[in-house]
Amino acid sequence: MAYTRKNASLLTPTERRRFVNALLEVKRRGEYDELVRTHVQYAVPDGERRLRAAHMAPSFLPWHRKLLLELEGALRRVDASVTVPYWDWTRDRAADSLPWTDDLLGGNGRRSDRQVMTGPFAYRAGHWKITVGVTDVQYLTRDLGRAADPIQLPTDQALESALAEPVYDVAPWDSTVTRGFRNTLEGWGRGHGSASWRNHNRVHHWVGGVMVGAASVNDPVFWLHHAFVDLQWTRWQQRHPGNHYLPAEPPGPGDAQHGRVVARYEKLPPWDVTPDELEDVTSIYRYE
Ligand code: CU1
Ligand code: CU1
Repeated sequence: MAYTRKNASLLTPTERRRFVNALLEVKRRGEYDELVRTHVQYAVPDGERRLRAAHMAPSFLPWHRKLLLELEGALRRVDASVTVPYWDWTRDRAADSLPWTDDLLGGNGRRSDRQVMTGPFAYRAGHWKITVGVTDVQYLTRDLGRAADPIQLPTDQALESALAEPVYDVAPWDSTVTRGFRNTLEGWGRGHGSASWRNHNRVHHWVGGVMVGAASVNDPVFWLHHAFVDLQWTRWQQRHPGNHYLPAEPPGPGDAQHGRVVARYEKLPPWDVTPDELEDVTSIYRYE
């Protein structure tokens, strides 16, 4: 029977507690840091001439879908009632309400060093030490809304512009494409700085701290954010029936993207699964 992923703002106090406790246990077991390590390992920008499975590539969506399923599996081995909730950042836009409450993700970082001081993932609470990072900082950091140079979360119009794209992705399948659902949602735009960050990318920058960079998985909001991104893929499929993951075939030897993107029927490393097999997950979970 498929399980349900819920809107984080609709979780009961008991559901919040069980989700948090399961996360802390997965962290204690070392499984969480393995997922951080996988994400860091697959942070390959499109300036590099090797395979990009996770970002700046068509498989951005299936790759993160699979990573979420790995975390969710670990959580459900701890507590079978737990699923990953999603954070609808088009609606829950305040830095002092859900999901930033003391009984869920905790609050903003303090001004001096951006260290998160409240909630279950604060360093001083004793259960959330960052061991796999791109810096030596061991505490969770956030800068919600970027105090020094404020940015806004993506609007529902910005998200709508992604859902309205009829084609999944277009050549050259990287961060430069201006059409297609995948990059309009992933959010690599034109120009420099905050104007260029859209949708998914903009949310990482709005949260700030460890959410900016390859070790973003260290902030548990990563999962709530990516569950909402994953929900958009499901919505896009419903709106554009018959349109599938692209490219269907690997770019040929003469193509600059040869060997650098994952085609529909190719394995998505590090897993033994293809984007095609990850398109329909209705037998595993649904969104409520
Ligand atoms: Cu990622
Ligand atoms: Cu992300």
